[in-house]
Amino acid sequence: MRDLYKGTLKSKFLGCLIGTAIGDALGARWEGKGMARSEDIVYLAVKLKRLIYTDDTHMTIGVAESLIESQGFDGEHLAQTFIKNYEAEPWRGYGPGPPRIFRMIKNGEAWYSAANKLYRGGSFGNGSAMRVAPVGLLFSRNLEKLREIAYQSSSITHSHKLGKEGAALQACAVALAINTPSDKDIDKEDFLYKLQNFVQDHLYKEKVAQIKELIGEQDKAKVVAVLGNGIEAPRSVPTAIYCFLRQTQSYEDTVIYAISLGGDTDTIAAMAGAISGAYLGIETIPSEWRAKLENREYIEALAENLWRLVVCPRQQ
Ligand code: R7I
Ligand code: MG
Ligand code: MG
Repeated sequence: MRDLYKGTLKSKFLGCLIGTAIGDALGARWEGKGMARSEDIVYLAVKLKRLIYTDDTHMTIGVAESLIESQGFDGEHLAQTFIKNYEAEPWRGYGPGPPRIFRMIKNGEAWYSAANKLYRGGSFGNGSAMRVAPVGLLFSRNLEKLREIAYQSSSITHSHKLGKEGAALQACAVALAINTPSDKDIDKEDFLYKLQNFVQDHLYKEKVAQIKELIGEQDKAKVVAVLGNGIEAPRSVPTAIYCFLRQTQSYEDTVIYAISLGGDTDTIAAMAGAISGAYLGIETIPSEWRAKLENREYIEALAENLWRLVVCPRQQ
């Protein structure tokens, strides 16, 4: 059945969300460790019976659910969706900030101001970039709207400008991947040129320039030293984009390479997997991996509903 829509927009939406979840679930088994050999990650992927995702996917699901139910962005609704999902499954490995913010909102703080109270001016962790893929899907045809909604969706938990900008950059990369047909090669220079023009903060501009210089680099330690593999948005979003651009023709290679860099592996593989899946489509994600993913059908249904919202907004 799947081949009927191979490479179509629907397949790309499915590829993006399933690509996020598989990158997250596989990467989670390596989180916090050092660099790894690709063979070891392949071996781990074969050995695992189930692919269990973490907060990255759990919050991506929340963003998708809220965008669908609200037929677009509604900050209060999204904040309440995050809280509801967190309370149902608090064991998903959330970063330290979001649960504290959820408590503040439950105690009456507004969704748009609670996050400012953390880390003196808001978090620049990668927690808002890791979950932003549905925003990239829904607003891929309007990058200014995409920026606005990425910022707003970030500001619920990550109001530091580097947190918001990281979310916008990741959403833009997903949008560019969606907008490139899967049978057309990605023009890496053009992809980076568009990201460079889109992103506003000078630190990210510098990082995007560094991605270009590092394409083809064999030394993983150098990649990590320059782009990072950390929990902060500026040290992980550009890295994820780099992982995609190194091997645009293979979802599997993209995710394995992302995990092999070590550090915040679930998040970097989730973000790289989102971009790769959005470009290549669901069929290119190994079927053995898809079969092991928990909640796969539910995540696919969300992707399909987001796709419907884009192609026939009034029928939702
Ligand atoms: O960003 P966040 O939701 O965490 C996401 C990570 C991903 O790797 C997930 O897979 C999960 O494991 O957690 O959580 P935050 O608490 O907002 O930010 C994460 C970390 O970034 C914080 O614990 C801080 O170490 C760091 N950080 C900051 N440090 C100093 N000053 C974020 N913002 C600041 C800051 O302003
Ligand atoms: Mg996680
Ligand atoms: Mg992580």
